[in-house]
Amino acid sequence: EKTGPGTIFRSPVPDVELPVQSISDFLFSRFNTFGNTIALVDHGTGRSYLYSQLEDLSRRVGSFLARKGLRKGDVVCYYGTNNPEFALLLLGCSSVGVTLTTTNPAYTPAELKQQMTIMGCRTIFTIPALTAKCREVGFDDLIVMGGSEGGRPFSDALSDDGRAFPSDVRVDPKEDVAIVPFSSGTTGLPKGVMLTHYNIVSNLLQFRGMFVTTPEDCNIAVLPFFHLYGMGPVLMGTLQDGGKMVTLPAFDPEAYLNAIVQHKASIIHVVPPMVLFLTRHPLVAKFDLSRVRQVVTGAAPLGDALTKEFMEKRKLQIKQGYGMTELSPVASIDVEPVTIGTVGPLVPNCEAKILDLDTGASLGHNEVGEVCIRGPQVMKGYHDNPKATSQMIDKEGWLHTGDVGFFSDKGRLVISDRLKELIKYKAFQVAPAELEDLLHKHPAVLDVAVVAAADERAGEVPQAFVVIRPNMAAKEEEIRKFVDDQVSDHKKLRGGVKFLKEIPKSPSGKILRRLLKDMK
Ligand code: AYL
Repeated sequence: EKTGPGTIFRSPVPDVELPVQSISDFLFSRFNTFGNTIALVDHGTGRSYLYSQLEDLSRRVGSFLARKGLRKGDVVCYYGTNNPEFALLLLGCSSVGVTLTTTNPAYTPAELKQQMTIMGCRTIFTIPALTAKCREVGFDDLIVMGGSEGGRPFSDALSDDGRAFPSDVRVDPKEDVAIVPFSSGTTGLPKGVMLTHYNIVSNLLQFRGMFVTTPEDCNIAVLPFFHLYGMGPVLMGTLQDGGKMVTLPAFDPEAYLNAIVQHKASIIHVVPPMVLFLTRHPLVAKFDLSRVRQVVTGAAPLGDALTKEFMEKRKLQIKQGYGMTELSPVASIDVEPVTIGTVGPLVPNCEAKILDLDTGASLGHNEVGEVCIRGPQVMKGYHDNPKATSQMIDKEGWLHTGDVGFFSDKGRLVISDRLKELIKYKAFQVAPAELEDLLHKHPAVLDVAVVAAADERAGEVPQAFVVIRPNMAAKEEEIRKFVDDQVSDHKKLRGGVKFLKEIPKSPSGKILRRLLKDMK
């Protein structure tokens, strides 16, 4: 194998055949083989659905959407926590070609409105606790899961007679956009990531060979479905192979551990702060985790020392996956024998290049540069934003991730740094540009830059560097409060505020974030 300049890296796993199908057609065809076994369970109430019910219920949801006047290409939003019904909404939308955009249930009304406006969307599927927030920003076409307060109950969709299901809808899997989660990518504000049916179905089959799920497996969904990690590898990854998916609305240590034990979970998907919890929290020793056979982590860097401590203490292996929302989302996942410090080999059916950070030349094994990926899981583009799309995906189809790393001799990817400005608070995305825009609205602020400060528990926290206008004053507390009052919890300025005379910038006016990060 060629290892010098110009190397294109591939998976050691053979390519698989990728069907050109909608998400629902693909999954429905698989559900037929799982029959009357449990597909989805809500941990809190025990409410559950069998595989044999999913296609029928999803088509009822599709009919309900059509009855509401929604047509192929129209967009609906999910603003809620995890529950089994989310899967029915996802499949129902897919069955009639309606696009689903997902928002963080922690969003403030203003943040929700922002995304709804970008997507030109009026209909929100939500939960009772969030209907007031939807109304606060003028949305009243609400369908409520798990209750009837504040909107039309989702049970109306599940009991729809199915007669309005459009007989003439034709989904074009390679063109039609199925899901639009939001991500800030390498720069700027959060943008709608257009993922086609083909993107999603391809990625399900790409990662399938690297962590095997069987009908005997049970997987706990505490990672949020609004993020593609929860929606893809966790939810659809479980459903495509007939496992049991147990949903939890939020991370609560005791409920989470109880769910693992009670449902005999065999697979758990986590993010690095959960690895810290599972390693160090005293409560964990009181629970029998012996049924767990596979732990997969991703979405943010996991330290080697913590990985070792976890594996020794819990007698469990942990595999890292790597990817991004714009990659549907998986690019690589480790395989046995697990190698600490790597995010594993590429998934099949895709290619990677490592580009020299100065010259842009493509590098060989063990040489560090920007990771670029090409394959069927690369997004269609950013919604309504061709400029941002062409900045990320080049003419040859390579997606430039903004992550820095290298491939080891054994073909395993190591992510060593991040070029892009993105901050990851407990694996949640925080876009510096969004906080900078807010801070620019403070009367005393002349200039500002927001960067990531390291934090043991959260990985990173947002920290602001601020230049105060001449003859004006503002205290750190006041500036923090100004931001924290307007944003959802994960975006709060936990890293504090530092005052500077000037924000370091390049001649072209780009903030030199690296300098700021090193300033502490
Ligand atoms: P987004 N190590 C270091 N950084 C990572 C890792 C990792 N294992 N995984 C993701 N990142 C960073 O869109 C990286 O900077 O999707 C990347 O560009 O919220 C960014 O996070 C993307 O953030 C899985 C589980 C992939 C999850 C994912 C991707 C979800 C993160 C495979 O098994």
